[in-house]
Amino acid sequence: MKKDLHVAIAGATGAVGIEMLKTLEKRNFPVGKLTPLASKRSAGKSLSFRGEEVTVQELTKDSFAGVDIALFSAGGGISEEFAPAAVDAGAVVVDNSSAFRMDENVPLVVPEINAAAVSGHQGIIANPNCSTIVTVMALGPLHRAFGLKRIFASTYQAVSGSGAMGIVELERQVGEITSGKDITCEVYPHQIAFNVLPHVDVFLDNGYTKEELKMVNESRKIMGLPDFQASVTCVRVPVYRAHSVAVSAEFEKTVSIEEARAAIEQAPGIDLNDDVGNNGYPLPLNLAGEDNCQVGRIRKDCAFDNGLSFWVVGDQLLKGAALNAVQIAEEVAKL
Ligand code: 25A
Ligand code: L14
Repeated sequence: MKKDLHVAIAGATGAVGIEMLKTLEKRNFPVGKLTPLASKRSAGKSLSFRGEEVTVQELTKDSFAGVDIALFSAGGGISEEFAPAAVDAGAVVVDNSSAFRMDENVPLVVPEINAAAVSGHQGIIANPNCSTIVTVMALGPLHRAFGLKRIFASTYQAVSGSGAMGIVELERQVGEITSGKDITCEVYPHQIAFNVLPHVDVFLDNGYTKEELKMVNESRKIMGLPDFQASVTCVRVPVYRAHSVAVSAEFEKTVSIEEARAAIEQAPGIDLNDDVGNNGYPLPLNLAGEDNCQVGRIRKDCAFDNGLSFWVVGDQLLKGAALNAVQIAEEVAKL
């Protein structure tokens, strides 16, 4: 592993950026210098890193002189505008936005599944969509055991998936409701407090949303399965943190519950929590702040011949974003 790297974080003040700082610290990433970057609105704020205060600077195209690794999580438009400048300055970009994920020159990486893809990078490595990461953390080991064909799934996505402003919206609406005021909606088109919205990201011509298509296209690329099929409904739920996914998956080979459980138990980054006799299954409340994802409710699917149904949960700010990005940076530091 290389030492004393200069790491920049574009979007350091956001829900994901803050977790990136904490994750670099927690995993003892070899940071020699840290440069937090955000919009003009946040320039001058201070953030704490390893017990020291670091000052947020405004992100510009000149922000990357001497930077070795730049972690981006400030939205796709910002990545498109500034990631090329970071690459030109000699940095390797790990980008959490959707901007470059399907670009054939950009590896799309979940280190537990396809770490080797990192070595083919040409300056930018993409961090997959959060629901996709959580889902492939369970599908990857099951695919190795049984050969994956297709899935039907529904997601239950936390409001922090929309960044810091999603959390603000849920808290404000709960306050408005309990104090008898009119509800205001700024982030979502409808009330999210005490409600669920079958709508994450924008609608496309085929009736699916962009988020639902990311689950198909990104899973294919990460697992190297061009024929993989997925029909997914992505749903926003009034949970602060951690995305859950209900999956029915069809496989090539005959499945067994014992082998499925063993495959999950042996896989890194994912734990089995499947003890229905004691009401034991993964819950987003318990997974908030945890690095590992959890799988439960594993059962033989009664509608597929070789099928398994299960429930998988993961903290989308950590494994779904900041942790996965730092794990990719660790792979870069090994090159
Ligand atoms: O386009 P994508 O890929 O879909 O991603 C869109 C957004 O989704 C979040 C993340 O938002 C991302 O920007 N996201 C992505 N993946 C996620 C995941 N897995 C995910 N969220 C959860 N899970 P975010 O809120 O976490 O971070 C946004 C960061 O981007 C910085 N930023 C914005 N514009 C910028 C910019 N940086 C540089 N240049 C620009 N032009 C942003 O910094 C933040 O760090 P900031 O300084 O703009 O915001 C700091 C704080 O200010 C508050 N705030 C935000 N918007 C407003 C606001 N206050 C008032 N008015 C606003 N309009 C927030 O509290 C914010 O934290
Ligand atoms: O593509 O809103 O990475 O829960 C991450 C957060 C998409 C939306 C991405 C959410 C975004 C997702």
